[in-house]
Amino acid sequence: MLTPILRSCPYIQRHPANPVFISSQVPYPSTLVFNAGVIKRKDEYLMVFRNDFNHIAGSRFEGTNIGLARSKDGIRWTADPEPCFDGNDPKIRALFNLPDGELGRCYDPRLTEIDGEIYMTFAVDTRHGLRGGIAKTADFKNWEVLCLTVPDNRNMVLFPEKIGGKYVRLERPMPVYSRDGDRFDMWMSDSPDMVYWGNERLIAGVEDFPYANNKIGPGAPPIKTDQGWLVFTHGVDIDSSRGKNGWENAWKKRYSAGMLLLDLDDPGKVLGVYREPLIAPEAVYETEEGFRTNVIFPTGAILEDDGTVKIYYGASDTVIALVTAKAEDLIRCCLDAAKAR
Ligand code: M1P
Repeated sequence: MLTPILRSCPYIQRHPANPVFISSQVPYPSTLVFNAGVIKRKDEYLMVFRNDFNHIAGSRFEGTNIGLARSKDGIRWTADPEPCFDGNDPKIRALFNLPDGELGRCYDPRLTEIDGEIYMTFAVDTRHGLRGGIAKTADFKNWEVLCLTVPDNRNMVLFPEKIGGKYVRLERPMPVYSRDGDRFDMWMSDSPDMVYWGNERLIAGVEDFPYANNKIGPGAPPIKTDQGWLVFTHGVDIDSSRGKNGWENAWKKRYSAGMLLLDLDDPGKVLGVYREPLIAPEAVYETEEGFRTNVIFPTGAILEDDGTVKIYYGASDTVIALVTAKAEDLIRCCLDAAKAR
């Protein structure tokens, strides 16, 4: 049975400047900006964001690319003059080494810095299915594509350091053949070199998140705390009684942010799953306005020196918003939930 109304965790605070990034801040064609990866390097915050443009209500988008924005405080952002990664750009297209006509759009980027190197994970539409990509860059101009998964997989996030000598990622494969409809869970795999991936393990299933009945997947790259890896997720429930929400004729899904805590040395070990939503759609820019209402899609998290976590999320697939919380409160929520079971 679904909970009709979901509430956010009492420890999060929506930022008063929300939404912190909107399409009018983008100096090239832009209609919707959402699902942004964020890192902090020295004193600069860097954000790669999904940019959908030239939308005509009721029809398809004409294009999607990935933009770059910078900020000194993580709140006020300035976009670079051009997109930084565009699957339609022949220079980017050539990096994939795919047959003509195979590569579609690239979108939903996440960012992780590992040993001083910047990695972007992203979704790739191809003629033969949806694939997860990993690219590396030093300057957001020159890129190297390191890995492209088999279909269907997306929402990959990288841990910010090697664990046990391996790179580690969380991901959300989308099996349809052997499951009851689209019911997608969160998995983990590792790699010696960021190219070859294996040791796949199931980390959490939809059934572990009582407010979800459809998908659970990685949101932001994990943040390291002294008590474990804090992972922010998306959790989706479908309610067929929902009708038109947003610009589409029918949109019956609701995306909430969730969280869980993984063991520092063995991130395949779950220490606690918070059983309530971390961020549920409540604010007007989450429930009333935009392309697809009731979508909270966390994709970036920064742990500040004072223990505050900034969590960035796409709201209604239309704007980028920010909540803050104290890491210690979030960790306690995860551990208390584990004790209560
Ligand atoms: O519209 C909600 C989301 O739908 C897709 O997400 P998923 O990976 O759960 O299927 C993506 O298009 C995502 O960008 C979007 O926010």
